[in-house]
Amino acid sequence: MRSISITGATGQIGTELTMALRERYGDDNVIASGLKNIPDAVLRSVGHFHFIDCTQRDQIEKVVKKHKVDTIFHLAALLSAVAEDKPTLAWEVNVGGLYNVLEVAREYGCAVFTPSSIGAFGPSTPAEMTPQDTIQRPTSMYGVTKVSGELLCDYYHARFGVDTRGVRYPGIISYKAPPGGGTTDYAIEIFTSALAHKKYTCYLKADTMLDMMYMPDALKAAIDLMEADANRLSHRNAFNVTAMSVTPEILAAEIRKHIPEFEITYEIDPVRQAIADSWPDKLDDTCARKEWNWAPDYDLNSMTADMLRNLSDNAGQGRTSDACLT
Ligand code: NAD
Ligand code: AKB
Repeated sequence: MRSISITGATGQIGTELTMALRERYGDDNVIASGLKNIPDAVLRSVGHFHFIDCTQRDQIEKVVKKHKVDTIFHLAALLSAVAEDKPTLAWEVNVGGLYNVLEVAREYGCAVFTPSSIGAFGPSTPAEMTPQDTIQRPTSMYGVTKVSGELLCDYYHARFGVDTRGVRYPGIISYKAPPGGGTTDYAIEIFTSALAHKKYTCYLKADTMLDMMYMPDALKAAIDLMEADANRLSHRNAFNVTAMSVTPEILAAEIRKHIPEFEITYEIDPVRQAIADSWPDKLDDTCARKEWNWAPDYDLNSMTADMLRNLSDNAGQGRTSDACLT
């Protein structure tokens, strides 16, 4: 990876992945892009930044040509709750945008990293130790776009030899940039609310079990997979990866170890609850462990302590998500 372009670089994952890649490959070699918001000052100050709407192929191509890009981290997308609210736009961005990226990658010989999600599974998928290769009949628009994306990436690799790679991320927990409108966002809101108000009203039921991962592990997964020896990869585009499985009540109990007076109450959002109920409880990530040595560094205990420490220092506070500006 000598010249890297990132779409969706001002989102929750993109903000941090841009900085991690710049640290590793050099500020000038990592070209960030966002849709239409003013990017974070740090993103703008240390490297190139362009506005790219991924539904416009020429905007992707212009940046790839100008900077002789050899690798694209394609993060631009609508997350599950937003996608359910705007299904047409979700298809255009999540599938149409990815198609444009893959077409440019095919023409200019770029490698492509695209995240899929636990959202690519559905109610007929085995929920416990969900296998790498299994039934995928998601019932959300987000899930439909994610399965389509996995298949498109497989196709571009098999048919055109594009070096496509990706993981199925679980809910990502972080403190620097806000989440973009997903079903798992509660697992971030719970921390900010616990610190600010010592209470949180959760929109998912107390016993809703979902896979989660702390941001440093999500960044490590993306970079390690893109650096992995291609000869070892028999799966490419949708590796199951996970770090912990939690429910709101388990997370609340962990936070209570640090903030004993913390209280959680529940007001269920039927849309997000239905999406969460259709997703697995716990992924089996054996393939990622075998094929590119995946292993998370953070568990529930260490993630919670680190989140609370960093949020107490006020990091990342005061920003609003840019995900709905589309
Ligand atoms: P996010 O919503 O925070 O960021 C996505 C970015 O895409 C936003 O900055 C938004 O402005 C941008 N965008 C929307 N439409 C666009 C368009 N037409 N052209 C260009 N940019 C556009 O999302 P994220 O959490 O950073 O997710 C990044 C990727 O990881 C997505 O593919 C998402 O599905 C996947 N993922 C995320 C999580 C998670 O918990 N954060 C979990 C699983 C998978
Ligand atoms: C969402 O909830 O939409 C995302 C995801 C798990 O894909 N966080």
